[in-house]
Amino acid sequence: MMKKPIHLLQKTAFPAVLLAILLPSLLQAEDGYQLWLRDKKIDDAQLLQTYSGLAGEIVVQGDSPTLSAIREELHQDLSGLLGSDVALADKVTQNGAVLVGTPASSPLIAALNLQADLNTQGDDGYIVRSVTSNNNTVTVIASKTETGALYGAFHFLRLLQTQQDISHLDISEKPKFQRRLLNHWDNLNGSVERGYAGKSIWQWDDLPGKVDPRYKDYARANASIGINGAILNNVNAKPEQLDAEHIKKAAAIADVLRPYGIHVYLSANFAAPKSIGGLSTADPLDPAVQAWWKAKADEIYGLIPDFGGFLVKANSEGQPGPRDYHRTHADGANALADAVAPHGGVVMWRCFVYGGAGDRAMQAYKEFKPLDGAFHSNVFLQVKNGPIDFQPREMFHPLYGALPKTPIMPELEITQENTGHSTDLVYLANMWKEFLDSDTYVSGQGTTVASIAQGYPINGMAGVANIGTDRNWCGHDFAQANWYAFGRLAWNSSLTTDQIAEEWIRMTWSNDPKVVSTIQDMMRGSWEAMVSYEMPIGLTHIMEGGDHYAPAPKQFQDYHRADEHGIGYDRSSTGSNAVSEYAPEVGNKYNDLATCPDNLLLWFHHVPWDYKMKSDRTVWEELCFRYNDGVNDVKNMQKQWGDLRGKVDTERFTAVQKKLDMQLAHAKNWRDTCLHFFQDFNHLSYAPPADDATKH
Ligand code: GCW
Repeated sequence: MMKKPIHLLQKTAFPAVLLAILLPSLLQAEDGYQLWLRDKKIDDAQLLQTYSGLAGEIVVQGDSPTLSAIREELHQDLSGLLGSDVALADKVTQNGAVLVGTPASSPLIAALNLQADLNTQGDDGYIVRSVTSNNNTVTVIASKTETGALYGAFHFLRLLQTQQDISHLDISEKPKFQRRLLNHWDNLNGSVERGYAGKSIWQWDDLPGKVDPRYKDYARANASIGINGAILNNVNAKPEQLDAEHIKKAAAIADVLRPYGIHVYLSANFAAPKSIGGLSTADPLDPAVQAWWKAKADEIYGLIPDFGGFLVKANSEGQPGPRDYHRTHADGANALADAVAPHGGVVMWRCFVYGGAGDRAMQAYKEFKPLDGAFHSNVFLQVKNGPIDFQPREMFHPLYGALPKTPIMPELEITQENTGHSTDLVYLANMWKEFLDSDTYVSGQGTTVASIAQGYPINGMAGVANIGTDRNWCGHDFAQANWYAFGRLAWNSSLTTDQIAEEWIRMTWSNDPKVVSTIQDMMRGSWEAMVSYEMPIGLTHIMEGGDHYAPAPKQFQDYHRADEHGIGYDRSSTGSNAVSEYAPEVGNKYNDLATCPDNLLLWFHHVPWDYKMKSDRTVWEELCFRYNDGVNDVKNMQKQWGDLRGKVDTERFTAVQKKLDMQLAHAKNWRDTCLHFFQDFNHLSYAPPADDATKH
């Protein structure tokens, strides 16, 4: 499916000699469509021989859509990687067979008596193990469920793609989060809110009759990293998404995703009972409204039996919600939750609320903390990583640790709304890891955000997707890494960002050590670089109001509060007192200038321009230093990438090179706009390096 069509070549009437010259380079051209699922023949002859001996036959017994998907995936990818057709068999006939399935689907696996081990791994977990069976060396990939076996098959493929030793495998894996979800902010008209990779991949007008083959490749890519749910539509939801016609369309997508273990969910417009249901109210305590939601849920489950549930943005940025009827968020969430509960569904209720009086960073805590315990057991609260809004660097949201009785599902933003759209190379895994590893101290040291989120009886993590119709799915070839890393962290938040990057690079670009180490180095520093050239030392929300790309410090005075005396938002006990929403260990640390880390200084404090930072520079010197440092980091990435010319395919090399040029212009614009703007207050000197100053 992900192969480039070769019929174009066959039809070309080039002279044979010209074709002979062109053919190798044409075949090598890559456009990023295959993502990290590239199945190019392994170029190391010795390794190829070893692998061929250890993966020379695929044995997937039984028949089901998921088993077929496993068979097809292994056959396509192993044949590609090994450069010859790998045999499919229904029993082990040779040394080096790969045996995949569950004890229920495969008598051969049942005979291995792995039940105890498989039970420990849970439904989605798996084992990949080298065993000897009837004198044959066999790699067994087994799980309690077929989806788990599919995950195991992808793990095995990853080992070959990243050129690992597969001769003595003993791998046991299980996910840390139960639900690993992509939130699509895709609209029915094909646009994508905050999307930078073309249009929505969901072709609503063509569905359900015509099913784009791309849905299957989407499912494969997600399954390969363990993602098991997709919320198909924007949280700014159109009520029509839930009408009979669109449920049929969603069901057609669900049919394609199901064999890959991916459940479909929908964002619901809270006023739907009124706007498409013909009721006079959407009051969640009105029996007719509750009956409407129940009937709607029954209708959906009739067509999508494994429907995951609803995601709701209520009373936020103009969306309707229970507060329109003087009801609480819990009243609203529970009405929908009761409708899906008989079917095993959940409701994910977002906590993204602002606009009241006072500090925006404190509002969600104030609204939701008092409701802890009031939500029914199948309700999640979906909480962004930080309390402002997906900014380059945020303090973790104070609701983490504040809701012991209500499952919180972290919401991350994979799409680069405030982090350089699809022009900037920014590896976001480092930001997410900093967030997941943040210590809330709510139950003593080591109560990390990840441990809180994973500790609820139902748990999950969601990421706002960065996927569109662009041939390479994400606009920027490196944005694929963020999709990949989100899935890998949702599966295992203990992985290091370096490990994830290395896997992704080897699969996406090359196993050449120079390529791996160079790209890894670029990715490693890329998030801090972007923080530096956009909003260093705790500055936040100073991006242009519409598309959130360019700097606009003038427009957002209230967020940075620069004046002739100094800069920063005072959230200390002498200011908004946002520090009081955290455990004392955390609140005190950020409250006290002596212990507040430099990287969030201006998030918590308004300090004089000559305030001495821990770096030993004044705040003004630090800002000048950081902004320039970020720009220099981009220049360095350009140089590093330049060194890879000829080591990665030309098509993607050139595409990334062009993006890096745009990123440099973007970084300089941020630096010069912000520093000049602040200079108008402090009248301190700043001279951008002559060679690269943008016009002011
Ligand atoms: O920051 C804002 C984005 C909106 C988005 C909103 C949200 C979907 O700019 O585009 O709306 O967050 O998360 O609901």
